Amino acid sequence: PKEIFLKDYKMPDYYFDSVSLNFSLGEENTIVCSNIFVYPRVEGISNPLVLDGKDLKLLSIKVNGKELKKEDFHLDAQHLTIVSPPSGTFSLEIVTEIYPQNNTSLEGLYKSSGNFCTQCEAEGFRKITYYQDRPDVMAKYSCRVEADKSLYPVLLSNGNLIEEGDLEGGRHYALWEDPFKKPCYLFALVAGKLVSRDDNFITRSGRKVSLRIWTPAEDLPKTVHAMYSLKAAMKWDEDVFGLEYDLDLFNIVAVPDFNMGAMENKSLNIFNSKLVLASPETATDADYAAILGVIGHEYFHNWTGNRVTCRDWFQLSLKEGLTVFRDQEFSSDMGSRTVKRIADVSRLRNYQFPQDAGPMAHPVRPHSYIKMDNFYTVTVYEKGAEVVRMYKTLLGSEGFRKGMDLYFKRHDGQAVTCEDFFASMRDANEANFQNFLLWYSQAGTPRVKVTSSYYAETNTFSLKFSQEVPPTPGQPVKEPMLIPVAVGLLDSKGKDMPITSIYHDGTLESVSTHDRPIYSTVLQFKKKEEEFVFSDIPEWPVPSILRGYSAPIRLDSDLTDDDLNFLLAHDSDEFNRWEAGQVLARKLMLSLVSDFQQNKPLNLNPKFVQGVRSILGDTSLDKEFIAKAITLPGEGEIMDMMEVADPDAVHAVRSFIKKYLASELKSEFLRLVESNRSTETYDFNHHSMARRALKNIALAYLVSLEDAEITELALHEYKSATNMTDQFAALAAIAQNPGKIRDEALSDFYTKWKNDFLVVNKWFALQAMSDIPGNVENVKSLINHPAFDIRNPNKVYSLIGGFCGSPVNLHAKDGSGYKFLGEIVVQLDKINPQVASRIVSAFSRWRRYDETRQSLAKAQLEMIMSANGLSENVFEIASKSLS
Ligand code: B3K
Ligand code: ZN
Repeated sequence: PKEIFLKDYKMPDYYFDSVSLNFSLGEENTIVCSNIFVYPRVEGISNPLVLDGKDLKLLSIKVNGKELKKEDFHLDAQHLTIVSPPSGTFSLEIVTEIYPQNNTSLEGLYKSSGNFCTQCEAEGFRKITYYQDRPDVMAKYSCRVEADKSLYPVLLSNGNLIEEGDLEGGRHYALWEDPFKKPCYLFALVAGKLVSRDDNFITRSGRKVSLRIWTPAEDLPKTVHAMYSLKAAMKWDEDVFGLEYDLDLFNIVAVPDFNMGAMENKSLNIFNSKLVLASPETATDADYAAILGVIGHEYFHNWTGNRVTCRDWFQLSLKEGLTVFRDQEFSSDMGSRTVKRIADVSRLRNYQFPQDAGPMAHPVRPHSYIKMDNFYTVTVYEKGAEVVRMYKTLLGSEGFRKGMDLYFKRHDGQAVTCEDFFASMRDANEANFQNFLLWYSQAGTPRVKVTSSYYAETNTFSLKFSQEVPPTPGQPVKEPMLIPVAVGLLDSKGKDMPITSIYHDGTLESVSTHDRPIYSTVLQFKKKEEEFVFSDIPEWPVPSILRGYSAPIRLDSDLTDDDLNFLLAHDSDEFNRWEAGQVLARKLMLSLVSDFQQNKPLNLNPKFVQGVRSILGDTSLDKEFIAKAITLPGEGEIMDMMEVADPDAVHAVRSFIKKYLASELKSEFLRLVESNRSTETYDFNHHSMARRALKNIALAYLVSLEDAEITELALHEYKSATNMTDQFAALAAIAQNPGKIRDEALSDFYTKWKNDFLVVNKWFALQAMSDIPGNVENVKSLINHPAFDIRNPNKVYSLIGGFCGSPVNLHAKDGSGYKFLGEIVVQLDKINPQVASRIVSAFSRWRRYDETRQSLAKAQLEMIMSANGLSENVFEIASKSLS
């Protein structure tokens, strides 16, 4: 397999001005005619024109209306090369035959539940027709779709519907035209038996936009929340970024077979059904929140991704990091900002940090790839979003908005790079962003150390920082980067002190005055070591550092447990209140892990129990915040901090703490369950979600007591639940403890929901993630369950992906988890390489474990590497993991 490098980027020799496509969809095959108007980038050249193509049967090729002779073109498995095209502009007409009904990769044109649909990003368009499949070739598209009318009554593509009509033989057609230039990865086509929920939105300039959400008829009632989310997103983008929708029609289609979450095709977003369909009875609060976020995300791409797109795939974070940042802000504004920030930071810590510290570590803008699909990662998305957030932290809301405005003014209609975004932010604000671009090119999570000192004689307080970016594959040595550190100082009563001036780098900078006090400031830390000295500080403060998690780093401070408890109780920055609790919990868990490994008895520090007790009883706190604050750091997060990851010890310790807290705080937890039951009908609003979150985590704690009375309680919650959030949480609680009651509840749930595939997927995931010893056998038998289908990505992610989410079973010492996973990857790879590649990533951190586990995992990776016909997708992950 060939590795592609950013440094080798070259502009194309030819551009495409317009493309007209004609699809004749059939049961046996599909015929695609494409008519392209080509022009050279530089006049007079006649270099070969190389088109990408995969799994296509070429039927004919014409240049300026004349069929090309055999010697005028080359054909290989990946390309069609026109040896010497005419100089100047010319037309290119290509006819290909494809077989969507056999396409199990779900890339290009394929069938899902009898309907046709497409997925072109990143390089799927080449499985539809020969084309320059790269994002810097932008053209205007028209698309004519023709199909059997009774089987495929609805025919959709991008842009506006220009014409439709009936044809002979029970067929019909529709002609679509998209007035905006776009790269081919944004092309989409859907044909099938679908109905739509219709609504409309009036933009702030008065344009009336028709909104349609398409699903099979039986699912239509479940699209209310998706429509609400879409309208909220349209309004929010106008209010916050001044960005309006630009066409008269916006379509969303929900399909059950989809490799990822959703796709932002121009005016025809295609979604995994999981991220569209919801009803109170079948979807949880987490599903509702995910739908809001992803509908927003895909809609926001219309400007950040579609109107301004990427020059090449290395720039992916230009659109993804920015759009994730936008959807995070949208969700924050629609719910609780603190709770959303906590959820996003936890995700970063649990998934991105490990990636950044492992063999697949790559910068936000990767330097190379074998298969681009492998780089739709938490680093490009989530760390990329943190990079965008740092611009806002450095520039403030207004400065950030000015930068965004300039970005659109300069680049609307273009395919650009991360430097272009950076330059817009810098130029709009005349900012000095020294070292900031390193965030795009250096992989690895920076480790920042901070020590504090107080000088009573001078009333000054000093924070001394040092930074270290760890080595990552291909990048042994790193430079210091610009790290924005938001800081506040708490006095002995827990109140923020005014920050008046800071001495730094030989100058005294005034921050605020007496009549306009400022209580939080952003330090720009950009050298290996730097000191910031705060003046007019009358007493030794407790510093609140990295407020709101102002940079994606690991922070080690010299704060004592007393300081952390103080911050937990008083910090005006709610994120840092939560963080203080997490730092305490991480320390505690690590020290208990070491006790466990030395066979010492486990004892929980009474101060920790007291801390949890006071949070539970603090009525001034938001209930969802409480739920987050009493959630212990994940097992992955703790293993990530160990020299040699020990899944058994970490699991034992986490379970011990849960059980200990449950027994000490039993009456508090019981009271929380009782006082937070759902009273009214289901509503997706922060207040009621927060009640459910708190009640359900209390129940989860209680069942760890394995007490008959509590099991009764959980069964009661399960039976009396009036929505899926409560019902599923109760089932999960019951399923924590093996036995007859568990088996009966699981089977009752399946019987209830067997006709709803999205709910059945939850049922698969719940069992797959179970930490019951030897669970691999149960998962193996579920593979043969009639509701499982290895060709459906959602089912694979629920069952196999779910299993990877249970460290004790995945890393079982007898190697049973690894062996199961290895065999599945080889089987999956033949069906769907993108999905197989996501699953094989579970092996990537095998070096973090003890020698026995290492050799067992390594053997599976080697077995995978030796499989016949291995895809480039799996090859890249498996080989990088081994190297
Ligand atoms: N842009 C798509 C991701 C496409 C993934 C291709 N393997 C979804 C999104 O981020 O909005
Ligand atoms: Zn996206």
